[in-house]
Amino acid sequence: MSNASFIVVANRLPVDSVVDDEGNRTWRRSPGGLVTALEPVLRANQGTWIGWAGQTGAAPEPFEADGITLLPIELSADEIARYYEGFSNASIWPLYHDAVQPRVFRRSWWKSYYEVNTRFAEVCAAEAAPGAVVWIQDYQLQLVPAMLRERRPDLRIGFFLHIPFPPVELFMQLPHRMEILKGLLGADLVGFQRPLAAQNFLALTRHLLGYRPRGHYVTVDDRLVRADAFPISIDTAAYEEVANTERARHRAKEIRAELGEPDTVILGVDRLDYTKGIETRLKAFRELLEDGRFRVPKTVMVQVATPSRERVEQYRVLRDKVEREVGRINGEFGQVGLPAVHYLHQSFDRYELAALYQAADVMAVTPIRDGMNLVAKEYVASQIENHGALVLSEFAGAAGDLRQAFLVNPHDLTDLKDGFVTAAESSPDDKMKRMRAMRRYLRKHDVSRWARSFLTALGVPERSAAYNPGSPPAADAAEGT
Ligand code: ADQ
Repeated sequence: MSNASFIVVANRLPVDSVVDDEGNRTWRRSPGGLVTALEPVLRANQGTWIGWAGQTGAAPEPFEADGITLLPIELSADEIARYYEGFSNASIWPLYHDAVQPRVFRRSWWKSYYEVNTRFAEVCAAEAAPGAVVWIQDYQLQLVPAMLRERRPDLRIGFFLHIPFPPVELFMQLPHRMEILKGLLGADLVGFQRPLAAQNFLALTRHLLGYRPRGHYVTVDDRLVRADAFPISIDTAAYEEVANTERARHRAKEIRAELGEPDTVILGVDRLDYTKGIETRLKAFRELLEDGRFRVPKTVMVQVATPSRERVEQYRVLRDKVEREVGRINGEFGQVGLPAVHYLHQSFDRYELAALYQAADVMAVTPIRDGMNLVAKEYVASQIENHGALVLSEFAGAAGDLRQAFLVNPHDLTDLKDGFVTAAESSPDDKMKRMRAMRRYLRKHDVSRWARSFLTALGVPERSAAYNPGSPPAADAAEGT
C-alpha cells in the first residue's frame, strides 16, 4: 500500500543512469527547472515522481534520489519507437507547433500511445494515497488525466502542457482527437504556457463536445474543469549565481578571445529542432553578410545545436540542411582560421552555457513556434552586466514575458534581418535599460513562483509543508498569470 500524497507524472524521470568503473549502475540527477521547482513540494509530501528512466526493457526498482522517490515505468524499444518517437514526436509535436512540418500518423503509433498512457495511469493509481494531488506533465501523457480519474475519482488531478496548444482547425486534423480532448478533461486543472492556448482548448470543448465554457471553466459531468495560463520560468537566482562565478566570467573572456575579439557575437542555443527556426536564422545571417550590413570577422555567429531526437527522420533531414547552410556561409564568407559561423553540435555544462551567454552581444531566439523557450530567459538571467541584446520571436511564449526584447517575426526575413541589425547597433544605454527590466521581471517570476501558482490553483495551499491531502481545495486562489 502506497502513501504518496503528491505525485508528478512525466515521460522522463529527472535522472540519468551512470555506470561506475566496477560496472555498478547509479543514478545522477539530471538538472532541470521542473525538478528544482518541485523538489520542496515533493519532499514535504512524501512525493513520488513517476516516469521512464531512459533505458528500454525491464524497469529498475523504485529508488530514492536526493530525498525524492522515483518510480520507473517500463518501456520497450518498440514503445519508444511508436509511443515516443512516433505518436508523440512525429504526430503531436509538429501538429501542435502550427504544423510547421508535415505531421505523420500511423495507427500502430496510436495503439502504443494508448497502451503506454494506460500503464502510467495504472502505476499512478496504485501509488497515490487517498485524496492525493497528481501533477501530469506534457503532450506524451494527454490521456492519463481521464484514465486516472476513472480509476481514482478521489484524486486532485492537474495537467500542464509545455508546448503550444493549436487552434481548433488544426487540432481537428488529429486522429483520435476526441479521446485526447476527453483525456485532458479528466484533470481538474489544465495548464498552458499562454492564455491563447487555454482559449483554444476551451473553444475546442465547445466545438467538439458541445460544452459551454464560461470564463476559464467548463463543466464536464457536473465537475468543474479550469483551463488557464501558467507561463513557466527558470531558477533565476541559480543562473545569476553561475554567471557570477569566476569560472564562467573567465571562460566568457576566453571565448571572445578564441573568436578573434569580434565587435559583435551573435549566439543561438537550441535543441536541433525544426520549430526553433535555425535554418531561417542562418539564412538571415547569410543575407546580412551578402548585403554588407554585417562583415566577418567584425561580426561572427555561434550556433549551438544540441543533438535531439536523432532517430526521427525529420530531425535527420534538418541536421543535414543546417550543416549544409553553415558550410555554405563559411565557404563564402569565412577566412582561414576565421569562420563566419561557429557551429557546435554538442551539449554543454551550465558553466560553459553561462559563459557563452555572457560572451554574446546578441542572442538570437527565433523559433517559428515555441511553447515558452527557456533559453531566452536563461540568457537574460545570465546577463549580469546588462550589456547584451535579446532578439526574440513573437511566436515564442517567452515574448509575452520578455517584453523589452527586440521582437521579430521569424516568418518575415526582412523583419528578422532588421531585428538583428537594430539589436546589434542599439546603444549600450538602450540595451542596459531593456536588460535590467527583463532581469527584474525574471527575478520575481521564477520557476518556483510558476509551480506555486499552478499548485495553488489546483488546491494545494501556499505552504506546501502544511498541505493536508484530505482538506478541500481553496477556491480559485491562483495568482493572475
Ligand atoms: P524545449 O523545446 O526543449 O522545451 P527550451 O525551453 O528552450 O526548449 O529548453 C531547452 C533547454 O535545453 C534549456 O534549458 C537549455 O539551457 C538547454 N540546452 C539547450 N542547448 C543546450 C546545450 N547545448 N547544452 C546544454 N543544455 C542545452 C519544451 C518546450 C519549450 C518550453 C520548455 C519548458 O518546447 O517551449 O519552454 O519545454 O516548458
